[in-house]
Amino acid sequence: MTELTGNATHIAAEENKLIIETYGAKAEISIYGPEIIRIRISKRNAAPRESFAVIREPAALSPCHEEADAITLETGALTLRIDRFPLRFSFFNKNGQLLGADDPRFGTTWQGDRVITYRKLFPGEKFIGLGEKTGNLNRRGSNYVNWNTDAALHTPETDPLYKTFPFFIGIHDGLTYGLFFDNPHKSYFDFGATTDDQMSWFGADGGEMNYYFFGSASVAKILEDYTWLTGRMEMPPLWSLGYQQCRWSYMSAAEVLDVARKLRERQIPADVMYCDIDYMDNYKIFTWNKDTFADPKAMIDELASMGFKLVTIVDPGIKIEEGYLQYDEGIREKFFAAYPNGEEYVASVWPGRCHFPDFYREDVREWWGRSFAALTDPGVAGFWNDMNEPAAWGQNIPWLVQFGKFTLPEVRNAYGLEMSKATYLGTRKLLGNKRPFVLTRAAYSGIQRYSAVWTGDNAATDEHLLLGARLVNSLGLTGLSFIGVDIGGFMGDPTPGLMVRWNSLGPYIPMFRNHSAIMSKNREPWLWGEENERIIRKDIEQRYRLIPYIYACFYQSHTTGMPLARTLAIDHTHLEPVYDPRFQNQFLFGPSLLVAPVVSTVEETEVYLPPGTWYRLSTGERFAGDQVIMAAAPLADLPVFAKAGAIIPMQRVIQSTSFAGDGVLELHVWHGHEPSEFLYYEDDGDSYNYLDSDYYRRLLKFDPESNRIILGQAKGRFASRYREILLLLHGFGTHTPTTFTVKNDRQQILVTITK
Ligand code: MIG
Repeated sequence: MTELTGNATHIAAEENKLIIETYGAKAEISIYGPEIIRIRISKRNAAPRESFAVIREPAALSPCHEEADAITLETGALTLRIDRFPLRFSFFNKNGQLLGADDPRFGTTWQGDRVITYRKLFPGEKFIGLGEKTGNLNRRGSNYVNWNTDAALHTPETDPLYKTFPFFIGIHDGLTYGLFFDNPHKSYFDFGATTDDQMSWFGADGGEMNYYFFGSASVAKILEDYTWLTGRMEMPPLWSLGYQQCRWSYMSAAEVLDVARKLRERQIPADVMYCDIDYMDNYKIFTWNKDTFADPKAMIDELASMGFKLVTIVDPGIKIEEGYLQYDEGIREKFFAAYPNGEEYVASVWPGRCHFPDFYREDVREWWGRSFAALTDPGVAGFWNDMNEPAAWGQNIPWLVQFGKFTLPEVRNAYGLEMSKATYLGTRKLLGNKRPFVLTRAAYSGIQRYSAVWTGDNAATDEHLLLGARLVNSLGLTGLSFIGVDIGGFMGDPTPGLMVRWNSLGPYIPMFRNHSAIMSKNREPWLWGEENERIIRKDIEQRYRLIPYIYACFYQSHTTGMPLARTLAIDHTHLEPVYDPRFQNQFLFGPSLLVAPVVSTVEETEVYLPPGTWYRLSTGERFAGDQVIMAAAPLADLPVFAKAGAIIPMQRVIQSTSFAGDGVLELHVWHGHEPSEFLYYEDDGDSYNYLDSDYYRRLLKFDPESNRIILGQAKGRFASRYREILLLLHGFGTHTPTTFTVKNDRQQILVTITK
């Protein structure tokens, strides 16, 4: 039977909430900010649930205005109209324009424990978001399920994948709004796929109708508000922005060292080596194989002497084996997920029969965190969390297994988040003041506070290359910035062309990692022929040249939630070509570089240039925007464009971020007719001292009218690692690029460009 939310029979303000009672349900309205309103509707009198995602408390309730059949609530930026007969919600901006509303017929409903809200669908309304979802940028006409899954062998159509982000942005009539459905149960979103375009709907198998409505007028501000609510990333360790070389698996310390040495010999810049599951003794987490990795510290020291950091994998499954420390401790302390009768739950994964830590408990998270000493003692710097959907051979874990105060169906989608949280907090403690690098496959909203993510087991095809770009861009719409895809495709063997092409996208993927599956052919950059190795090296060098820019962009993610890889829908929300399947994979990398991913089988491509002026990065050629151009796209030159006015800090090639460069910061300025600016940011790259003003930050500006470049006074205590700033001017006149060198002191510097 379907129960509809009926009439509001009783309305009262209680502290900072507006409480509305209907027959059989109760709604609570609270205000988190002028543009953030929370609606919580539960059957009967359910106690509020703690959120895995939200880290803020509500503000004071806004003034309410009562009419005969409705109440309105004004936040200053939004008006919430609450119709009483029956209870329905409508959100307006301050110009009185309707942003979003319940479907007037149905609103919020229950069917048993299932809770669903039916919403008004506007003509031409577009939807973006939901994070790691296949399909088009514009999700109109599609529907999705959130149920974290070990989606090995997924295709560009598979749903669900590994992660859950029940947050989307609606776009219609030149307006924008966001909606975050904070409910970790299995959830559903339908953007007019099955409703004859009459309505959209979202809901879950259980729990509450519990959503936050964001009413800002731009996607960027909605992301800022959403990441205010759910948290933002810390600054990543600088080394993690370098090139990362992974493989399932490098089978011994000798092999790890051999690959690292070859990277140096061949002058292919790199910062990170990985150990996948085979470094362990029989896949026992927090152990090392005594034969093949006999002296982990010696290996890690030798890697360090070559400028490498090591990342090792950890899975949740703890092997059932007496005498194995984590097994014994976990049993003794009852740290594992269990059936209602207290028996530990058992399932098989790589180690064989395993128990699974109950990461929903703080004592379990602390124990897990402490266990990393086995890895941090010899010097491991990064921690790769895999299989945390959680995966078990056979996939769906019985519903009666208990995690914390919950059963599996209630919280499965948050397991990866809670594991990553335990990993991050634990390793952060063990590493003292050093930043741990944490990487996870499964996630829920809020994961950006603890971990980078990658998109799991993709395949070595051109379709997956394009899908990867869309997944990264879509994840960027849910508060994440540090995102990787397996370059080359995890499953199967790429052609040399695909390997080269995918690697050329690598500099513009926030986490640049080459990874491949056991049984596939090795992927290291020198295995593709001499000419291809040269191209791959050139592209990895480009990554290292861009690191000052990338680092400063991560500072923006840290302070505002703006992702590094940005779908064009962020800056150009209301332009139709942005959603055209031909152009939907394009994105801005930081504020200034437009990247057009291209498959490996073509040598030219159509590119949509948004309004403004653009310069091809490789040639300096200038293009008027607001048009589609045909761009040459040979394997050695992915189409990348700098925006007019761009100020892009770069450096000369170094082989590792831990090596001192030549002390010269290049500032590339691309001429434009509008004033432009870029916030330059630098810090020590590996401690938390930046939280206490130990950074070097200055606003860089270009003013075309006075033809001046202004380097604002430096703020913060940190001394820049660059002695000198070299200005490189592009598109300023005939002699391009023109160069100037200035000393990098902390004072404001004005450079007037004379022709
Ligand atoms: O069942 O650790 O997505 O990156 O190499 C496969 C082995 C387990 C899945 C991960 C992949 C990793 C692999 N893991």
